[in-house]
Amino acid sequence: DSSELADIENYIRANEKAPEKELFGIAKNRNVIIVSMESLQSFVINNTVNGQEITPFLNDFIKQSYYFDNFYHQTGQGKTSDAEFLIENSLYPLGRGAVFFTHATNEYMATPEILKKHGYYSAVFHANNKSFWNRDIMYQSLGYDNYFSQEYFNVNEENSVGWGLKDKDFFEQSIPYLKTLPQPFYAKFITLTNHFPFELGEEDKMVPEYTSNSRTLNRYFPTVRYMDESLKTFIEGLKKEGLYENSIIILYGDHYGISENHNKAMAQYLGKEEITPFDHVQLQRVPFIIHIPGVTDKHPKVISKVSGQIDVKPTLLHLLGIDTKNDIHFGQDLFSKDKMDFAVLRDGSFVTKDYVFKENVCYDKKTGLKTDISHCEPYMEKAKQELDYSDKIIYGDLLRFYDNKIKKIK
Ligand code: GP9
Ligand code: MN
Repeated sequence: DSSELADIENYIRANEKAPEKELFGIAKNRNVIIVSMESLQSFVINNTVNGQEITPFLNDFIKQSYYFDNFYHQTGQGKTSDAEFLIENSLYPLGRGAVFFTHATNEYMATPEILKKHGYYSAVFHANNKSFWNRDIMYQSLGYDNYFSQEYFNVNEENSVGWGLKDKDFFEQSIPYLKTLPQPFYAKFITLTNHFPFELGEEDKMVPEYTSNSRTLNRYFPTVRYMDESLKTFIEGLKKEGLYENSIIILYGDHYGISENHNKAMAQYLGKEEITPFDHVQLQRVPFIIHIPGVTDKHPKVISKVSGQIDVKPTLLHLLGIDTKNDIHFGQDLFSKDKMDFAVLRDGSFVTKDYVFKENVCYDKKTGLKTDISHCEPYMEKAKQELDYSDKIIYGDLLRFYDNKIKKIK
């Protein structure tokens, strides 16, 4: 009931960090272009396969952006859709099932809905069947104005591979639609080509496959490279169409691509003897990039604060100059001086500045070795509390008791 929400709100207010003054509103009224990069993990960034760069475009783009290199995905079984849920609500997805399916008609206060109050138009672009992950229903609850799903795209045998339309064609066909949107807009793009089982035509392979006992890991590198190239084409397209300068561009990896079934091959690639539970948690890092033309190109930064997808909503809103004092969210503004080094994964593992906790074992981050549990204890309660509170909001549909307009609980 609503008294549960009062407890949760107290917790959230106590955790809130003041935004950094210099960045608050730095992207005010700009278009927001946000890209979900399928299965992209951080270990490929600034890395090579057979001596060739895997993500040359992103490596270069990062040098003109804010890049977060200790940013974790926090998704569960809902995969891409869980990442979308985290990014736009700053709530955790569920421990079982996909919240896009199980709680699609809940009351939410997602970024598209908030931005609408500030004059934004919002749309999603994704070349898959509109009901996949129940998106057609969920996007209404998140406040989207339009969903450019598969039926808006020209998909044929030549321009498809694996799950469907190839990323390059997807971006190329999206830009004419993007041009028609009322501005400022909030537009989300969801890529597809770098999806398990990482199929790609020979003509699109710009780096060779890796050689190991895992065909999955071997094939991952060429499809990552292909997605990287498609992002380059997209940014060039935005520039050509005059949609670049007045935008803020955000890129995030949605979740891991290489599961622990491929640990042996992964250890070989990383030059390690084995992938320990500690390494496994570290492999849950995904790239997070904020690019603000005229700002981040002048003063790029690599930010190593421990963070996660949960932190994106308050961060973005503050960059747009929108205050979040009355918003229910579990993340913290990544630019706030007091932002805690903290990320809870959906399985209850967590990461702090100095420690990693997984399955009741505490690891020292510098060495990766087991350390006394007492080092992790101060955070164990907080990690549980966050997931519990977030679950309570979703299972109880508690945001229907929260009236953002009158700033108090009904
Ligand atoms: C499907 C795409 C991939 O539309 O988002 O989904 P995933 O399997 O990664 O959740
Ligand atoms: Mn995905």
